[in-house]
Amino acid sequence: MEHTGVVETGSGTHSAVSVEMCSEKFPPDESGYEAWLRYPPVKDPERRAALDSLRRVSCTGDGPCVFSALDEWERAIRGFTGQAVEFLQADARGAGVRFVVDGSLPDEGYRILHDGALTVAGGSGRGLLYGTFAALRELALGTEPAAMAVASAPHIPQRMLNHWDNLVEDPVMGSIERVRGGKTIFDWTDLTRPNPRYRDYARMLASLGLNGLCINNVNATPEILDPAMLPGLKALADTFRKWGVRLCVSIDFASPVTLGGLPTADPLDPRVIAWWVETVDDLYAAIPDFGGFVVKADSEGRPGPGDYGRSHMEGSRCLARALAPHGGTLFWRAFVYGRDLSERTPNERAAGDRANHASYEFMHLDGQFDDNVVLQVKCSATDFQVWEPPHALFGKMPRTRLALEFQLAPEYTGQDIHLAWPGPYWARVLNFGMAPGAGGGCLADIVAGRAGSCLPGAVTAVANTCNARNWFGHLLSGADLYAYGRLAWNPTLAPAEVSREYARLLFGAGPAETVASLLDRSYDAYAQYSSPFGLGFLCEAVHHFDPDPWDNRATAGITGSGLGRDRTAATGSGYAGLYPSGHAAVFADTSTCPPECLLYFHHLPWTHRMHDGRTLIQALYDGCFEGVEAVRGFRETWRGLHGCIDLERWAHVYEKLALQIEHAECWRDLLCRFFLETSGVPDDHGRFDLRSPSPHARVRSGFKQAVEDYRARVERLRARIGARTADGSAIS
Ligand code: GCW
Repeated sequence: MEHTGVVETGSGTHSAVSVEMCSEKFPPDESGYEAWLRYPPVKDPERRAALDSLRRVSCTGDGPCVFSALDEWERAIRGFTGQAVEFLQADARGAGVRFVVDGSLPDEGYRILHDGALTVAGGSGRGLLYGTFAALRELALGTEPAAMAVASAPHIPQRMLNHWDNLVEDPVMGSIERVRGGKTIFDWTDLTRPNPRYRDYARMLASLGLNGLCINNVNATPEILDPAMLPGLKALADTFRKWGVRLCVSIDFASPVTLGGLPTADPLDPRVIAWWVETVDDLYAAIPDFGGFVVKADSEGRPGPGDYGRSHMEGSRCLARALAPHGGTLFWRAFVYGRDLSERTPNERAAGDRANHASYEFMHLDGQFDDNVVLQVKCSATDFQVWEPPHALFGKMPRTRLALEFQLAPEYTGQDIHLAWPGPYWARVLNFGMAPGAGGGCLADIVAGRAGSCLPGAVTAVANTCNARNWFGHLLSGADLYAYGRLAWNPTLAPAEVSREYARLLFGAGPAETVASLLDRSYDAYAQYSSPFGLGFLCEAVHHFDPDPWDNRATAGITGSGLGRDRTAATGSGYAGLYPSGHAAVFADTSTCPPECLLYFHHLPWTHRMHDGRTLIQALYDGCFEGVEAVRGFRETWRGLHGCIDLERWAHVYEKLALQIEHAECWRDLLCRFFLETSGVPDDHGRFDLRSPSPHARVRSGFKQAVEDYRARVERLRARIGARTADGSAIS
């Protein structure tokens, strides 16, 4: 039987692979639904025998997480061996594996040890659950049961995930803001309707040690707090609780008006305070372990305390005090910009730079927030750009609980088309030394409350989850969630180790190294053709997917004489000066500033000499071409995996990579044309000029149409790939 994976492009069919479907040759098809929890049959007889010994199970302890741990063990052992698990009495002899809750261990920590039998011990039900997943991961990675000896506990206490799912599909942003690979997994018309996806999602989160989930968009609609939603929220909380995950929701600050019918949402008004208390009490009556609220206020047109002349602290206090008696947390987002800050900033240049805004809005409030408020700060100051340096605010609020917010939703990283695995970037951010005062400490330590006097906060990420069969739209975007969870648990893990783990769990030992090396290089390749040297914001303004450098001259600081933003203290906006002195000096000097954020901190002439002697403009041109070549290489590498990976998942990724090449070319051609047009400096290698437009590089007047055509084509292909993943039928 012949299967042809054909990728359609604007100029016809440009890459077709003919694949022989042959059951001997190909592993059985997989949809990706199991993600890294596949538990495939073990064929090697010796390993099989070792695993067979893990079928006899005893357990001390009970509670929902313990039962889930046993459930998962049963599922996995059945997958590995094809045999059922036998549950013995707690004190029975002959158990191959003993599950134990041991209060002497850290609450969420675990210890796994083999001393004739395997012991998986957890400090609590949750700890045992995490230990169980860790043991299963080791087994799936090929560790011998007898060689297992590991103890671990999470570095950061609260490890969250934030969905930006809309209760009602938004005409522009869709079902999930910034996720285009599919729609929300939540059935908002009736959350009580049972759906195995909820349980399987909870399993995925628990397998990574994530313990909190906020299910709706921070651009929240008041309906989330409508009493009619309570049974559904309760049902979800019940499902997720079994896997150690506490439920949170994002709320609309104006809810007392929009939902409660009050004339005001002023946080100091007694009626408003009473409304929040009552609403929160009702929520906790239904869900006693409810996690809390996430709030985006006074940001991008959202209502907030500023509407009533109140500060962020005053706004947060009203909500925090309603949550506090129940043990709830208020995650107050610091993503604010756009207000006139000239009174607070040292000069006009500082006020005019969005990178400064959150810092000047919040620094002076340090130490004033209630104990259950966690200030949720994006990992970077302007907005999740590809290689943006870590947010300076993390070093400025030692007396405030802080949460570090990453973005898994690939808003600025190619959405469900491009492979751009951010593991290396996130690891750099987490390990960036920034704690104020003696002793130092990195960002991960600051939010963990392990640096100096810093208080324990959280780490969170905007989710990339959707209802595609493979959960993410692009199968390999699963590596983003995987990396986030693993690094949130242990920020010192090497990203290359994480990618290898993921690749092996997904595809087995054979292709793992190849897949991992591709993941490792993908983020830098994407940056080269879309966000060179930290330039950022070169995309169109609505979906942030296609290139539109023309619209972003001001944001990216692009002029006829040069490009980039001067953020130094001496001559620019001063953002670089908000970092602790060591970093400030490194960033301020073009000779020491890391190349990936050179244009984030400096406005440089097009002909600036780079370390390697090239001019900046030539390095930009070369980078765009190299980035595209790298993606071509990825596809060739993937082609080489043909036959080693089941056809379904292999073809899916192959098709995505083909699409990525085309879109990367689009980025390259448009950026190079734009740079040439603006700088007037030609490419040393004469690869393009203004007279010979490539199929993608149109002059400005034709640009919008070129992007429209391109997008229409991408949408058609997205739909086809999506449909194929959903129903398993082949593309012909
Ligand atoms: O990056 C911007 C996004 C918005 C998002 C906002 C935020 C949810 O473009 O879509 O809104 O950030 O983080 O609040």
